[in-house]
Amino acid sequence: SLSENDKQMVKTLWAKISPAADQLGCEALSRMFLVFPQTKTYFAHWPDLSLGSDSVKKHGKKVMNSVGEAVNNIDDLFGGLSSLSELHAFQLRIDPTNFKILSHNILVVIANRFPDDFSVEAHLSLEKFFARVALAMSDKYR
Ligand code: ZNH
Repeated sequence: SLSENDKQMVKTLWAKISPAADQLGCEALSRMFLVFPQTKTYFAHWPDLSLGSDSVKKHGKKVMNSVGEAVNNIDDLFGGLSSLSELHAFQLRIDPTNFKILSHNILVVIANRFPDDFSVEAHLSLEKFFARVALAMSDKYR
């Protein structure tokens, strides 16, 4: 699980990048759709899944809002994400392997946009954080 140092790293990095969260979310989703096209099947009802479309922007913002919430709830990620986990398990029926895929894309985008802040230590803590987020998002699938 996350050490105090990991939590501090994540909070510090998030404070730095959160002003760009909407943009990061949009880019992460766009990359996910392009690099892992099987993820698009869940969004077939959107009018436009292309890079930077309105739907992608809107959804990227929502997703990053909940990542920000997760950072705020970093001491209780499972509690903080339980209703979202339930939504994805029972309403949206998202295969939980996809949580790792989206997390990976968010990580890539952060590394790309904030290379100076993406030290090895920050990478490690963020990797652990997103692994926990993916696990918490998968918690209600039973
Ligand atoms: Zn998800 C939705 C978050 C992942 C798919 N999402 C959603 C929302 C949110 C989220 C916040 C909104 C809700 C409401 O509205 O209420 N997600 C999230 C997060 C994550 C996720 C945080 C991780 C990290 N998802 C995901 C994935 C997928 C998804 C991976 C697939 C692939 N989601 C989804 C869908 C939806 C959502 C489909 C619906 C959309 C619309 O609306 O259309």
